[in-house]
Amino acid sequence: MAQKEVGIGLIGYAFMGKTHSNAYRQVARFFNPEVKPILRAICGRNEQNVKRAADQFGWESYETDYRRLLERKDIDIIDVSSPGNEHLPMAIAAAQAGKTVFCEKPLGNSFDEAKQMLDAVEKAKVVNMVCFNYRRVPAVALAKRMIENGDLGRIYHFRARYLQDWIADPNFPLVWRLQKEIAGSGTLGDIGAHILDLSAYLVGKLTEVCSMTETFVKQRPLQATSTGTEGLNAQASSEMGEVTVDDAAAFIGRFENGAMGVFEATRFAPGRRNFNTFEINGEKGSVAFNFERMNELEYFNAQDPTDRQGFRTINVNENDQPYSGIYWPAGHIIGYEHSFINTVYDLLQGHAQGKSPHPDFRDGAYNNGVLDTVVKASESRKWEAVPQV
Ligand code: SOE
Repeated sequence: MAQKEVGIGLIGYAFMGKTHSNAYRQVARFFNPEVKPILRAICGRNEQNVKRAADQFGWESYETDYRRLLERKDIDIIDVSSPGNEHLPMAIAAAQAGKTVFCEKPLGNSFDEAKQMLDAVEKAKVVNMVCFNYRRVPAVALAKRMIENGDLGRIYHFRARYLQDWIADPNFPLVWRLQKEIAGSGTLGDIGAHILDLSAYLVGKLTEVCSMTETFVKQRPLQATSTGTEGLNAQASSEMGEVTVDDAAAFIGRFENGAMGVFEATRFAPGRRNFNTFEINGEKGSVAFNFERMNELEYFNAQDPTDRQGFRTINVNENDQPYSGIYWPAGHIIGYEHSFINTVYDLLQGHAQGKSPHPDFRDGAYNNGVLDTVVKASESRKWEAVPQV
């Protein structure tokens, strides 16, 4: 039977537009999804830039108004990969148009926005998912399997540091990720959201947090015009502007199951390019992950004979490991882009089966609820309770 085709409409053509386009193009070449994604249209306001992206990334067409995507009968899935301040209107309109909605992280720029988006998809009864891609790095999925199997026993600690350095230069321009009215927050919502989602995936939900945030560089040169191809680079103009978001955040939290959580996120750690790391300690052992060595999982088994205990490095590309055996033989490692291909595979399966894959918009709303609570605690300098979702 011919594979059913599903049309994709992607909003956004910059860094995430590039990673998502690649994932839609590649997914059916490695997985066998129940539905075949067709790259119908990519959307962006700047016609010159979005036309170039359509040509370069392999889209059948392009649009400069996202509402056109919602009207098109040949589009079934809307992918919201725009800056954070546009997630709310776009995701709600897509849900109301009856489309499956796939939204980049964080879901909203606030808990209130995220709750509105959750209400919209539940009311419209559409499949929904948030692109926290690191859950689908094979080494992370293996850690999840081990914890679920009880291999670590009772979990005592989740400890995560997500360190970058792309704005440590004070002359780096004031890009949209540094503007509260667009991004909602800075490091906290951009990469703090990732380690928070990993903690929810691997350990569980937080009940309360205590925190601090800091903005080290208060003024930066405004960004010169953007082509959308800069990724995390940008050209500076001669005019200065106010930085209105956090440069770094640190918080601690108590999990529902009694485990302790310690989180740090910064873009001011020279030498750490995308140092997304966690360590989990349990009664039977520990696991540790570092995205910059994404094919490996460090494992300590406290039940090993005492004369040979120690952290061992597991190469996570054996055929019986999560998402492994899909791409290449054992030992032939994979990259950042494969976490998006794995994510898009689960999105397509969810769309085909009418079941929202995790993390769904409820998971995304929980994430936004904690992010808002971290900001609240940094201002009150007190422990603050995380809202229930
Ligand atoms: C910038 O911090 C960024 O591109 C994030 O926005 C992504 O979510 C992360 O995966 C890589 O770094």
